Amino acid sequence: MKERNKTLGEFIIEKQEDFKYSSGELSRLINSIRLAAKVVNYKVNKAGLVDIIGKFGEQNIQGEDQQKLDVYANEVFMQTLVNREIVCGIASEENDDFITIQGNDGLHNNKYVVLIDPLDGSSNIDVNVSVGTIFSVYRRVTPIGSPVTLEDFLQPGDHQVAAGYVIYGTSTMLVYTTGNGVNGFTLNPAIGTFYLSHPNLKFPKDGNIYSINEGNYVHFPQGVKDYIKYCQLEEEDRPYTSRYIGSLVSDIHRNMIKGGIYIYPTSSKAPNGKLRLLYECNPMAFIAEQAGGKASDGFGRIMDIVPTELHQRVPFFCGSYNMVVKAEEFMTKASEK
Ligand code: P6P
Repeated sequence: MKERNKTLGEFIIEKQEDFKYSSGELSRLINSIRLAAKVVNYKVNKAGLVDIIGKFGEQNIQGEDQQKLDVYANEVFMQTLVNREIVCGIASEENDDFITIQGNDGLHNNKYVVLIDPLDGSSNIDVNVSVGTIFSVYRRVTPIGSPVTLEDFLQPGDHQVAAGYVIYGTSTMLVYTTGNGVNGFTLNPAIGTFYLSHPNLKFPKDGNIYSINEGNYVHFPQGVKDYIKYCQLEEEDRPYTSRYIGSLVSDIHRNMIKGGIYIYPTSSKAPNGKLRLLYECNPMAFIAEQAGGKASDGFGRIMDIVPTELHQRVPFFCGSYNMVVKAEEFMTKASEK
């Protein structure tokens, strides 16, 4: 009999011993992400019925106030994490400051902090383009038992113990790493179960897709302009193909499957770039590196950056290893002129 694909639950149990802190709490944390992803997926897929379910601020046909989907997603992920009594603090793109989480015993004995972008690219929902949730997990650095502090969140990406994303696309996938490679799970909505569909995902070392919003070309640094022109040259295995969905998770997920580079650089309009270091760049960088790819700010490794602010932005070059190296070469050459 052909063996069916492993479920996410079975995978977590099997890999339990891979987790550096095999107390089972990280497994429970991933399980809470799994539950929240299913709940958000259901709502995101209904978003197309907005005329029936009501726009944000209106009441739906049941007379319930309709929430913005990213606000709703934030609450779902927060609640499932709090209910599992695993995290001592959560930082979210949706909240100005981090949230301190106490256990039911009123103590601060939980070991992990989670940083999350609950629904990245949510403006794409109105045009039926896929969106995603991005999460990053650290072990707290301040003493267990004391309330979590900003220091617990401002850790370099290299200290992450887990990271991943959910992509709400033509199918819904959960892709994550705990530092032992990257695995992708696809949701069977009929039974609400994630199945291991993409074991040991790897970024191809090279690719021919470059993803960048060329509408901002005139505002880009010279090194980025030079790299884009390099991609468009009729030489060797070029010109490359330009593919840009405008949804970070979708662009990077496609590039990981096919090979490619995603760039959101600084520009005169966004002097530090647009993407957030802590809950967009670091988790995607962890995934990229674990899949054999590379993630840079154009000059150095994203996961080496020591954060200074919760919502700080950084330029982001992420994808196939050799493509990121080539882009960095153009950035360095231009900066030396
Ligand atoms: P722009 C979505 O708002 C997002 O944060 C990423 O998901 C996406 O890659 C990027 O911004 C798109 O930004 O400026 O090109 O529309």
